[in-house]
Amino acid sequence: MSDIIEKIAYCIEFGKINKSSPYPPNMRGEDGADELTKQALDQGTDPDAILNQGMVIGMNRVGKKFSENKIFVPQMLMSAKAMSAGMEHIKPFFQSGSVKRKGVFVLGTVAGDLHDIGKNLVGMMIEGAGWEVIDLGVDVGAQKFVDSIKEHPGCVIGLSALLTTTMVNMESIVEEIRKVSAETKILVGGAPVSDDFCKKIGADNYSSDPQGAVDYLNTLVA
Ligand code: B1M
Repeated sequence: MSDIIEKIAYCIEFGKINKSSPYPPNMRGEDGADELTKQALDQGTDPDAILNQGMVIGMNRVGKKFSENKIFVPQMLMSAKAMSAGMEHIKPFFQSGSVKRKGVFVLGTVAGDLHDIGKNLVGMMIEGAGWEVIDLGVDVGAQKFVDSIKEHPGCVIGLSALLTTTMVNMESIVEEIRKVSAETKILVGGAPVSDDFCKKIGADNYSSDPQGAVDYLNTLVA
């Protein structure tokens, strides 16, 4: 891993957002995820490597430390902010300038769940693959998804969940969607979700990562 990519991973791990952020105190005045991501891109570093070998690795370390009670929610939040700051710079690389869209993809993190980093990545990649993405945000209940199907007939729905306690809400959302539109395609994903769970709740496809989501959507318009 290159030096700058490791530094980005470190900034995500320790929640160093940008140069002016006072947290963590031992990194005061140093560049954060914001500046380093921009520098890495300016140096020609592959955005995919910045994301997957830097940011995601940093975030995995955060998750591990949280599981081991070595850090707590405020630290996890700072890491999320650092990751979002870096992601702003890589976003344009995953978005296409193509005007003609393949279809509409309506995406949201399910009710009760506030995790949005993975969802945002999925949205970014799908947009980059030529779809119009409507992001309903986090903590989204069934009604909002149902309303958007009425507003965008033929759209594909994407549900994200990061908590074992909220992935169950996917089931009720799928049920409500099926009541108004049996034919709407529903894609599910997120760390605790699995292919078996997808089948059990009657969704159409499970993807463990953004590329799988793009591949699935492309099969719908092939
Ligand atoms: Co939370 N959190 N969190 N958290 N958090 C996890 C998920 C956890 C695994 C940490 C741990 O214990 N090790 C754990 C869940 C345990 C469980 O349920 N099994 C956990 C917990 C417990 C909690 C709280 C309950 C903590 C508390 O308050 N006591 C709380 C819940 C709040 C709520 O949602 N109601 C909470 C809060 C938070 C923060 C707000 C502080 C922050 C989120 C900030 C934000 O998102 N804006 C946060 C974070 C940062 C994490 C970890 C560390 C990182 C999540 C992340 O962004 N990963 C996470 C541990 C971990 O994952 N290592 C953890 C990076 C991201 C790129 O990956 O989101 O998995 P991911 O997305 C991937 C794939 O899953 C997939 O593609 C993405 C890109 O590869 N994918 C899809 C995702 N959605 C998809 C949809 C698709 C297809 C693929 O199709 C539609």
